[in-house]
Amino acid sequence: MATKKKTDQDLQLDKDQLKASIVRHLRSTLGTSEQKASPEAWWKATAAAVNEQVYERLTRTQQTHFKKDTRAIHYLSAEFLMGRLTSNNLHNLSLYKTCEEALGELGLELTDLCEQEPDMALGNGGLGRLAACFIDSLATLNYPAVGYGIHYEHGLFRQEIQDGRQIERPDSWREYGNPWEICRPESVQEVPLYGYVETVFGDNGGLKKVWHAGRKIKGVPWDIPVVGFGGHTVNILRLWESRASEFFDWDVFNAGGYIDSQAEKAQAETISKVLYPNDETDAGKELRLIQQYFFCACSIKDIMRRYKRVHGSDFSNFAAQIAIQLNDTHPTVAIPELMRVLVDEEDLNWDTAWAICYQVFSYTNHTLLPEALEKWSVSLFEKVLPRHLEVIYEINARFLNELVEPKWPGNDAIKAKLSIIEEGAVRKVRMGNLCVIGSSKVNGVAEIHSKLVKEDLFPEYAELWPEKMCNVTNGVTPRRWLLACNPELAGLYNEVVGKEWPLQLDKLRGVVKFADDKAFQQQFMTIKRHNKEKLVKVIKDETGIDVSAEAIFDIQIKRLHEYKRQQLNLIHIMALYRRLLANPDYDMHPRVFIFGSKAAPGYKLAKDIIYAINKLADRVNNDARIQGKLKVVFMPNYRVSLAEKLIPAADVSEQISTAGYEASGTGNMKMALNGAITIGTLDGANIEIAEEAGAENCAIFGLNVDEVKSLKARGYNPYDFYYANSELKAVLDWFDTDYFTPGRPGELASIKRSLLEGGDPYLTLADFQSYSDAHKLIDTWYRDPALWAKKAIINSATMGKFNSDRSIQDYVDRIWALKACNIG
Ligand code: GPU
Repeated sequence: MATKKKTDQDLQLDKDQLKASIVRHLRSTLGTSEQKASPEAWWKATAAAVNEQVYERLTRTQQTHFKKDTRAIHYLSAEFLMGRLTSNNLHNLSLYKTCEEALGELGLELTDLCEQEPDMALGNGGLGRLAACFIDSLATLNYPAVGYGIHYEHGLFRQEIQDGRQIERPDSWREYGNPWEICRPESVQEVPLYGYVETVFGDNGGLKKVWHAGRKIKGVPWDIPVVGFGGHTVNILRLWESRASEFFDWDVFNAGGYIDSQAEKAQAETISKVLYPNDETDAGKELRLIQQYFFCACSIKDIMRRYKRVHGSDFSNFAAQIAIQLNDTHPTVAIPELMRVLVDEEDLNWDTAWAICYQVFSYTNHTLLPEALEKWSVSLFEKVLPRHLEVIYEINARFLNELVEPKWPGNDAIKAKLSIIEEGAVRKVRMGNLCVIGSSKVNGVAEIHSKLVKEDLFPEYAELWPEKMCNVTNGVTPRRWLLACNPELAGLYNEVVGKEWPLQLDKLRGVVKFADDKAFQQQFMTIKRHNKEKLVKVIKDETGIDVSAEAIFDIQIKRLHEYKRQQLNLIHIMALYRRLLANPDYDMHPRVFIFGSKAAPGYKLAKDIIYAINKLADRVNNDARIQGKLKVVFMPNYRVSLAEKLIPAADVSEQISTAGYEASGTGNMKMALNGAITIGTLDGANIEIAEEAGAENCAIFGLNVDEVKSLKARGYNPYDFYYANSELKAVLDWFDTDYFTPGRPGELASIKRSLLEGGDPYLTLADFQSYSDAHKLIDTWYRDPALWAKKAIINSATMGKFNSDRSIQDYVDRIWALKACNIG
């Protein structure tokens, strides 16, 4: 019997229904009672109640996509930094208020329950968080999409600070179960590894390659429903967990090798055990290559299975139905994997397979840093993926002979540069080159970055394929990064410009006309003040440090990297401290400098910088002479849920990378959207932020991209700046003393060394004076409350461009050519 389709309206719960559902789940799903339940049980019961709504919509979405046989985007990413999902899902289902009231009647506070949820930290930083914002926007805009990634048992390490130093502890986000994920045993895949390749005669008499795998690994999919804002589309994020496959261990087991079979099992499960914590550096480790292949192979098989269910072995529609986006080079091996499947398993000829493959893939580049451009040694590739190496050689040979040779006849230098294989003592596979050759589009993530990708990183490829290179400026979801994290400001905006802004962030432009309005300024700054007061408590709880909400909250939150220049912030704070010690009446508004940052465990200098920040904080925060004018706070364990508390409280947003090195940045967008003023270089998306807000509303400083290039070309000598600036010299010399590490002189000397003997590769000293001047400007602006309020309001109101919905629409228009699909 046909059941009548439920509309969104039919699905909507009222407060009493939701309350009843939560209590029912508390008893029947969690097995406890209202009297005994822990906050954690209440949180899980709430999630279970919400899931009833989610699953209904998920099923409707999947049925609709299947029936309409829509083209879909498959977003392959080694990282998805989802954070918490409870409040996000409630907001996107328009259930947040209802849930707050329902729990209120049960004597519970929704915000407290949300704090029970561990962050899902399956990513390192910006790249992983971007993937999370993008899948939110895809669902919100009703685009058929699947996110594919790895179900890491341990996400990014938990950071503890002991005596000022970073200690890494394992993250166990799902130790006690995660209510948002669903295991899908019916979609398990098996992935081959190692072994050798045999050439045999195929059915048609031609030669055929057969890969005899040395091992097989089982991939178990876990689905996280991704609820679009408005709750119409619920897509999935499918994360693969590795398990031992029955394939190999039975023989061993039967021979009495139970212990060996357990070792093989442990090895198989190691693949998805832990996220590599190196952000923007290439670890080059075998396990990492296996992780990449594992999730790509599972995903390609999953895509194939779904395609063949409808189209059988007719691949003529494949490229029309399937788009695959490679989030940086981490999933590059999906390209030779698709070729292998089409040629070896589906018996397509090479040219037909290549025509499909090339159309299906697109590649997003997220960095120009050479140490982040992945290269795998040929010998490792040959051992782990012998057939893929052959496929790569074939792709390369055809590319060099059919495209490079005709364009640059006899030019071996260009061939060597464009080849997928890097020759030398250790031959290497260059994943970036493979991506460009195997993709129909290549994009950078901000205007300036895309220009540099085209002109500096891949100029010859751009000459070969001028149409291939494009830009899609990054964005952030305004649902998480304004509506959910800053409810008071969201409420004010609802009153002033209406409630459409979470979907159409440009509507905030309507606020600009109130930027000079005294009453509005007061409302805006009162909200900022409330957010700062909330943060004051968090800081006290987490660090024991007392700070005043009267002060300017100046925030730098991002991974620790020399190119992001936390060291520039550090030496400037030291300079301020010196000025205050020299002159207790030094004229400045009280300032709190707040840092949040994890360093890669093997990145010694980055860890030393964290140590230096903490030692400086100890000294400054306890120095009565400076009358509380300066405070330094290092917030341990920076993560998405902490960002949601810091960003709404920011007065000043530190975006101080060396120009040309930060591909885009996305924290810059989030802070400006919440009314912070950017102190920043002309780098990445800062340029576009300043364009939108007006340069006069940002404190721009430092060398621009061209000036950085020409200073480097002239020969940069940091000593020139050291000797020319007595304050800078005094600050750097301070690192050699025991002023911040009593009794242990020289503990901070590595920082000075990197900036002088080390050559200061990121031009920290060159930008110091200009940075210091920009901070003086910030100080004078802040002391004029009306001026500050105006600038802060304009910043927030003009960030509409940085909605990740706009980014996704750009991907659709420039790359993916998808059609939105209405559900129900
Ligand atoms: N990014 Br590559 C990462 O977070 N991790 C990486 O491994 C690489 C890039 C960042 C960029 O540094 C940042 O500028 C950008 O906004 C972000 O990716 C998203 O595109």
